[in-house]
Amino acid sequence: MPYNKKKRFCNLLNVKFIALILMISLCTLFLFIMNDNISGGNFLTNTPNFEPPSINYTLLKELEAHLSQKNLIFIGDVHGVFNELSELLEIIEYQPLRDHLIFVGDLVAKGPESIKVVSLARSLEASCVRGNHDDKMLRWKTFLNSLESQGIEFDEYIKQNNLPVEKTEHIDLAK
Ligand SMILES: [Mn+2]
Repeated sequence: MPYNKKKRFCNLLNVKFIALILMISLCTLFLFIMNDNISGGNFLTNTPNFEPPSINYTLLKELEAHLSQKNLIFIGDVHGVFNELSELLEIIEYQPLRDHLIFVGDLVAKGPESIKVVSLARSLEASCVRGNHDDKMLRWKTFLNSLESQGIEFDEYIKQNNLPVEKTEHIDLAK
């Protein structure tokens, strides 16, 4: 059988062509995923996830004058890590009469014991700055409260309005 040069060339071209198409597809998919992750969208539907509306920022409280006589201790990003926070307070020999704690964002989320951290901050009468995770949880809390006041079930509301809700821990914390 004669060696078919032309056919072999065609096959080789096909293989290269398929490889090229595959590479372009992979690159497109990669860019698609990257773009989705950056914009926080839903990968499968390419629609942005539903988030409750922003709350206007309000200055709730100024640092009272007598507090500025105390040692001001700034702690950031506790993220629900209760045990380590307790250890830290021991290490710095925190004394309520002498020291005042100011948490500078993200008391909650990521860590295992967000609720306990918030309770501790409250019991110590600490000051807090609202972090992005705190904000997200508070926005959900405000949203859930408003649904509750209208007698609407959250899961039902999501289903009826077909909202692309990413189930995050912020919702559970808000609940
Ligand atoms: Mn943080």
